[in-house]
Amino acid sequence: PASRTVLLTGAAGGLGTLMRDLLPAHGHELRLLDLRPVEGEPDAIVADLADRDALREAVRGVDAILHLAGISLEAPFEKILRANIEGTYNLYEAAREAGVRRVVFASSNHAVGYTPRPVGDDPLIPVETPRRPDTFYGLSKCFGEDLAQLYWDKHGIETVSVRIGSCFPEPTSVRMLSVWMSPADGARLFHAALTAEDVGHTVVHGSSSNTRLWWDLGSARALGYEPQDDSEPYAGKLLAEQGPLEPGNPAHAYLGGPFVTDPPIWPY
Ligand code: NAI
Ligand code: 15L
Repeated sequence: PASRTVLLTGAAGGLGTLMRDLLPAHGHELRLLDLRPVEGEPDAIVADLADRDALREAVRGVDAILHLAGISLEAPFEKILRANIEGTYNLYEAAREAGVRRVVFASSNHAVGYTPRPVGDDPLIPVETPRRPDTFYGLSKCFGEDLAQLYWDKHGIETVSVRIGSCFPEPTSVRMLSVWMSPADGARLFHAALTAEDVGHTVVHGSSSNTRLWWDLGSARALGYEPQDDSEPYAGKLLAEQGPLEPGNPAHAYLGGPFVTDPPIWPY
C-alpha cells in the first residue's frame, strides 16, 4: 500500500534530520516526534517514549511508523532499558491500540556485531546469521526485532527491521566502506520498507551497494530496494589516512567494529 502519513520518531537526530529532508520526495507526509525540539519544526511532538499518553496521541491516524528514536550508542544498561527496550514496547502498544499496520524499525549491525567480517573469498553475511550483540545497545536491537516478530505473530502488525550499517553523509572509516548506507539509499530503503506488500516481519541489511560489502542485501532488494550508491570513491583517501584493516586487531575483525571492545573505541 502507498504509505501516506508516517510518524517519524527520533526526528531531531542525525538520521531523522536526513530523512526529514529526503522522505517527502518519496511521497510520505511526516509527523515528527522526539525527546528534543526539532529545529525549524514547531509542530513536532516533543515527547519521551516513556510517555504512553503522548504516544497514543502521536500514532493516531498514521499509516505507518518509522521508529528511529532511542539511544544510538552504547550506554549504561538502565538507560538502554528505558529508552530502547521499554520505549519500543510502549510504541508498539500504542500502535496496536490504534490499529497501525506497519512499523519500520531502526535495528543495527550491532545486533549481530560479533559476527566475524568476511575475509578473502568468505561468503557475505546472511540475514539469518545468529544474533551476536556486541553491546547492551545491540542487545536492545535484538529485543526490538523479537518484539516486532511477536507483534506480527500475535497482532498482525507488520515490521521491517533494518539492520542499519552506518548512515552518515560520508563514510569516515575504513570499516564504513563496507557498511556505509548513503542517506539517499537510506531513504530508498525506508521507502521500500514502508510500502512493500506482505512483509510480515522481515529483517534486512541496510547499506549501499558497496564494492567492499560485508553482508547480503537480498532481503532488502526483495522489498523493491535498488541501491544506487557505493562508498568506493572514498576508499583511496580513507585507506591512505587510516591504513587497511588489520587481522590481529579485534576492533577490525568483526561486523560491529570497535563496538566489540570494552570499552568501545571511538571513533568507529
Ligand atoms: P541519534 O542519537 O542522532 O538520534 C536519536 C534520536 O532519538 C535523538 O534525537 C534523541 O533525542 C531521540 N531519543 C532518544 N531517546 C528518546 C526517548 N526516550 N524518547 C524520544 N526520543 C528519544 O541517532 P541516529 O544516528 O539518528 O540513529 C537513529 C536510529 O537509527 C537509532 O535508533 C539508532 O540506534 C539507529 N541506527 C543508526 C545508525 C546510523 O548509522 N546512524 C546505524 C544503526 C542504527
Ligand atoms: C550504530 O548502530 C550507531 O547508531 C551509529 O552511530 C554508528 O555507530 C553505526 O552503528 C556504526 O556501526 O557505524
